[in-house]
Amino acid sequence: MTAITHATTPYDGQKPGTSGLRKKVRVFAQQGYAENFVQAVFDVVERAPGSTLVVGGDGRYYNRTVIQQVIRMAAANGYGRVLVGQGGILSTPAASHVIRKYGASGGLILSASHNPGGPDEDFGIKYNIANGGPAPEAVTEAIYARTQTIDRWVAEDTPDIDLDSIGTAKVGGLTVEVIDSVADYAALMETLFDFPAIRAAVAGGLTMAFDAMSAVTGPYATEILERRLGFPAGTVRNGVPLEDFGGHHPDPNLVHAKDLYNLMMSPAAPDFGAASDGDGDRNLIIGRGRFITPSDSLAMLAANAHLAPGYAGGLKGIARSMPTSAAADRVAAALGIPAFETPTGWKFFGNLLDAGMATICGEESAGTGSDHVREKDGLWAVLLWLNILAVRGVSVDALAREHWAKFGRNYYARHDYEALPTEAANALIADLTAALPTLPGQAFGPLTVAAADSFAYLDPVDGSTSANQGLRVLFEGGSRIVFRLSGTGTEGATLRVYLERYEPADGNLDADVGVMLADLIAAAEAIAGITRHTARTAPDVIT
Ligand code: VG1
Ligand code: CO
Repeated sequence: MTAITHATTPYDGQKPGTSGLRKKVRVFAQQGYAENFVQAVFDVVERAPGSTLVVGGDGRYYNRTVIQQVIRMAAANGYGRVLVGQGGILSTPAASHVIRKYGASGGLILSASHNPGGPDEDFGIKYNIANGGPAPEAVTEAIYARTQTIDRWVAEDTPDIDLDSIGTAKVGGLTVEVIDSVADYAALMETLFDFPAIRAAVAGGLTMAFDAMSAVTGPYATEILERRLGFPAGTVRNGVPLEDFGGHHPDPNLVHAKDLYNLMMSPAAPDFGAASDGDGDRNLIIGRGRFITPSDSLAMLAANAHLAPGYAGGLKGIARSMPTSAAADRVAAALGIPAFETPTGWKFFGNLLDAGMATICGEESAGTGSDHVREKDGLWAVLLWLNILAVRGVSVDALAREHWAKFGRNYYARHDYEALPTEAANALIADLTAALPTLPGQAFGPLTVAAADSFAYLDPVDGSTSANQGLRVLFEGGSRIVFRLSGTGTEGATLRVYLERYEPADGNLDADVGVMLADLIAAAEAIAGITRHTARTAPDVIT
């Protein structure tokens, strides 16, 4: 076997976004496109000769093709061992765990997460570093810089290996181990949560529905929920990963997980409903008759985490992304622990977790996780909810009401305007950025602007800074609007408008979210001129 050097020229636009490089499959399928990016990663990341690389993905179309190529390239680039999930499957949190557990120098996670899959849809590649977390900005910048000068990639000239049988193969000097995709992850969950208590609750009648959305969590949820915790067969719906996710968006929100939502609001609702996304790092939580916003879920989990064995010693701190509601901050204050506010994207939590400054982290986009891995983790959140419900013996609705009665309620919604012309979206952001200094003191209906800025983050661990992380308009009384452009889309631009209104514990805690946010929605239009810039009169998705 020989390593072959393939001459290549750079492709434009291989800049990783919020979570890796995401493009249409047809873009990735161009001659040398994926190879250029992977070679750029191998050229710049920290790794000793003979290091271990973890590879796996969410099972979407093109996953197997890229995995085979990564293996050939890893062999020619001096890796000693590749660990690959059986069938090419590793959820994002499972990959994070495998990297950590086996001391890998890093991993390639092949996923476009909640984006749709199939020959005409999306694919993605993300590099995670030795701590199991997404590469920090310094590393993604270096990878991007390398993609702009790349002139060759190297690969062993070998046939595909068998990804479906567990076992070991040799590719040149490289050892390839096909590992069980689920076993290590399921074992980790057993160390964190009170499985006997959940099993007892299930035996006592606790019911649930889990929608795997034909994506990667199917095998994980079936093993953990049905086999280990005793929920009946059929609890996991859409549990077989499909290359095109059955033609749906594997995005666990109220639009794309509508079937689950409808079930949970119907008389036939089980006690607990949950869903996860394409790569298994997001979670949707719905109790019978009660949707829990991801921001509230973070706060409620943090307030009750001590009921799970893995967190019985308490939390060191709570971190949330800037657009995530401040509900978790109130819990942190009550617990007497620090609260951190980071830019959007899990990579910003890595340093806080590594430094032991935060234990639980979350994002409004249905991402929640802890220091057990360095990614957000959909099933982890589901299991923590189950653990809490099992120990406390209350419904989701009762737990939410009790939480709000103690901490107050942060009414919250996110409005997404998708596939906008990039120039229009950029113009909106540019105009609003220019107007920020003029906003304080201005009134929009009953709301008066207290402050407005462009969010910048100073990492308290390594001192790095990240500017332009979203535009914030803060109102007197604690309400807030945040505007930012998505960094994960593959078509035009997506504008996200995050709306938050705080209602104190003695206030109106059970009102309609749309009604409570109506003044903020009007203010967002007046402040940013969304219709003027985009010709849209309503968002595409409200979550
Ligand atoms: C979105 C979310 C962000 C999340 C990211 C990756 O990014 O807003 O909170 O971390 O997706 O999630 P953006 O830039 O489109 O707003 V996933 O599940 O795609 O790995
Ligand atoms: Co995801």
